[in-house]
Amino acid sequence: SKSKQDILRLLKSDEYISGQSMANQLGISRTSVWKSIKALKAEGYQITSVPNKGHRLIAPPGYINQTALEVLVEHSEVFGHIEYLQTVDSTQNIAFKMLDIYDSAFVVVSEEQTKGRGRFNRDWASPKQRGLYISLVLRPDVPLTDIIRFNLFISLAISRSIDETFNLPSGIKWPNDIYINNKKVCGFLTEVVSEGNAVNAVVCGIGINIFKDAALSSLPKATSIEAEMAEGESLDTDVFIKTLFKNLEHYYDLFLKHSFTAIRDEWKAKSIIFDKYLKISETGDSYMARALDINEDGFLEVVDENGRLRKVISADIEL
Ligand code: BTX
Repeated sequence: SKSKQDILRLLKSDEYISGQSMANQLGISRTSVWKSIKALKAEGYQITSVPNKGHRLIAPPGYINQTALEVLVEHSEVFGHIEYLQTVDSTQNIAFKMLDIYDSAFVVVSEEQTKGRGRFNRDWASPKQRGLYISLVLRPDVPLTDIIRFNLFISLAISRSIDETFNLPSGIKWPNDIYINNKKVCGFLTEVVSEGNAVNAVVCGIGINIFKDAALSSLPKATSIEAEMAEGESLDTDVFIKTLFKNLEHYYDLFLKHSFTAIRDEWKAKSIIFDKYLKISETGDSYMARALDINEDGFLEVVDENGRLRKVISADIEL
């Protein structure tokens, strides 16, 4: 709720703050202050309350916080609504069902997915409260062919957010993954509702592994942010989601206004597929190749073992 969000903001200052002072500042009753503090504690916020001094936030919850996400969306210039859920089959499915309810952009987040999906209907492991599972619903007025370009902007937004928050060297594995130290920490999937060549809605599902989990250990090429961080470093999910939203909105805005040229150098610098031999699988075809460049339209230019130049639109790539 609104007062819960305001109280969280006040509790984040370094000083103790009394219930009465919060009530006065926010123009609400002490009872509702107390109720909000209780609710925040239930969400996992560690708040100390000392008589005659007041309350203070000691630590954020061990998982992404609902209230913090709601605050972000409330201040967002892009998203108008957030649907925060405990468990769903797939946030993509929920987002599609909600397309008729909201005209504007919105997000669907769930703490767990029982049938999280990747590309080509592959599974996306989504253990409870271990990762961020989010679907962004956007309504850009662009032709269908621009979706390849959309993915390039989004990948940069995610990768930069990981670097900025955790100081980790993440890289983009074209077309749909983010890697750290040769392991997949994030995958995203862009699905579209279109009429002819016009995009009606983009539903971009992003899965980011944040905490270590047994479900990830069983996937040979998967990792999490926690697993890649130095021992003893603290992992602040509030800072991460804030940075992520800032970058998603920034790069989405760039996508609407500019061609790929605007970010091409930056994107190439973060890409991990150049100067390597890759196994490329396109529908019904699989070959070894070396990536040379990415062109203005977002097509990958590769040279295969027979020296033939090829353009790849979308494929599976093995490093
Ligand atoms: P993808 O098809 O590139 O990746 C799926 C493959 O990656 C799987 O076949 C498996 O080998 C591996 N994998 C599965 N789970 C994980 C994981 N948690 N971490 C690393 N590797 C994994 C990429 O598809 C797109 C994934 C999008 C997921 C988001 S979550 C929110 C939204 N809702 C939903 O159902 N999907 C999206």
